[in-house]
Amino acid sequence: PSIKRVLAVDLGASSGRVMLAAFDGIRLELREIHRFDNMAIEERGSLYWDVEGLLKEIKVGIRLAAEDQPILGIGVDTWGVDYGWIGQDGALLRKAHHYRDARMGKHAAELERLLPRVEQFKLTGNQPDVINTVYQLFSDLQEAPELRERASSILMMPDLFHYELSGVKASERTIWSTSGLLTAGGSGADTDVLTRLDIPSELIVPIVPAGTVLGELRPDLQAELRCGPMRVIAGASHDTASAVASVPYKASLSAESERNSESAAFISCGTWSIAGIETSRPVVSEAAFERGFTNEACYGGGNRLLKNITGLWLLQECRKHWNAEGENFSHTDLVSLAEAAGPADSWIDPNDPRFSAPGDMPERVRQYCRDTGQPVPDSPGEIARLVLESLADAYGRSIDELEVVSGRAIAAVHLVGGGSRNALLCRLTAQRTGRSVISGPVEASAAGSALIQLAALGELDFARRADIIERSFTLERFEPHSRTN
Ligand code: LFR
Repeated sequence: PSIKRVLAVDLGASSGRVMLAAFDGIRLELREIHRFDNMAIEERGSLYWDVEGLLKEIKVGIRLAAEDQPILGIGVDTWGVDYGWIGQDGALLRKAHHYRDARMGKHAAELERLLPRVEQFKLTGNQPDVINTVYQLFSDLQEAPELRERASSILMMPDLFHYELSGVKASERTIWSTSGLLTAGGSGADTDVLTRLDIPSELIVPIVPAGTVLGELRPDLQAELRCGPMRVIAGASHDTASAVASVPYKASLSAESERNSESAAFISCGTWSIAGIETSRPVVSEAAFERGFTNEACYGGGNRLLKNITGLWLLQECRKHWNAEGENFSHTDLVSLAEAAGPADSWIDPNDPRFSAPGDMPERVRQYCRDTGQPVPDSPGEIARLVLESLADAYGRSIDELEVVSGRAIAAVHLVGGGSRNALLCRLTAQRTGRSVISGPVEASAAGSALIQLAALGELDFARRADIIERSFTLERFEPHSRTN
């Protein structure tokens, strides 16, 4: 059978990847073609994206992949909420900010006076958070009012890369559903939100659904990269939406639990951990708001009711700190040390604001323990163990809350993304959530992107995705009562 190939470009917090997906009609094979750093650039206390550098790396990936085979399509996914300003001449007006930048702090109170938090939630389904696009945009317009004249539009980061690759400007719905600017469950900017915050509606180009073929790779790029034509496809360009599109639900539920209409939840675990379930419509109840849930869009039009939990960021930052001090830990080393350390004596709330900015994470973990009168961990193994147990605890609380808020029983949890490779985390998650955990796929965002691109090109039936995922990747099952040590 002929093999269909697409490129999934996944821009994550520590690295970006160009993944080659090959589909033979039965199985999807993913191969990493090119990996590169995706570090925020720090300049005079502000944090930015390196758009130019990333574009260069994406081009390297395209060239390498297309060298000896035709590629049908390419799609980019990134984390949510960030965007770039496009000038009247169609070029990037200024450096795109990274959401861990601090400029929103000064403007959040004013925004929330104009549009109180609970109203934001009711209108958009999004849980208010200073990192949301709406907070960033409001802050930019306060600090640089001239942008109203100078800018023609804003593009979310995947939209921006798709624009660079195809010349076509579009706003993809899943990435925009993280913005705090769309009507809950709708497919356009919310006029109430825009009016109340005095945000010009012209800045937002029309929204297209996930899985839209935008156009061809620009002819000048085809020439430069010596590759043939390929379609530029806006998949579910929010990395989490893409990861969730790869969840093989039927692997989790027995016929019996399906009869009892039990659901399975997902936890997409990378730098962030996102715990949620799919619902047909946004849940904008008081209960959902108070418990910190948010609603984002799925490929195919459904809704993700979810909560953001600080994820492996905590370990990534710990590792960075220890390695800067002369250690040479890999992520796997840290997991082994955490295994060896045995159960932790203390715990942290991973979502405590003190953990969100880059910095000396081990000391912040210790300080949290001191502040809360708990034993203070010392070695890297102890700290790593405490972090993983605390993540699993937070997952457990979120899954219980999801049941309350959605009124659905959750029988199993799919852990996808980088964290699903971490067997200790999977075991702890099964234990602390009290549910079966099915881990994999690891490259969830790339797998989801490939499935959606191939479906958009008419090469794959998305309804068969669970079978395809099961045949293509190793999934592992962890039961709640297994030993953890
Ligand atoms: C995960 C993610 C989350 C989003 C956070 C910030 O990478 O996309 O879904 O809430 O990053 O954008």
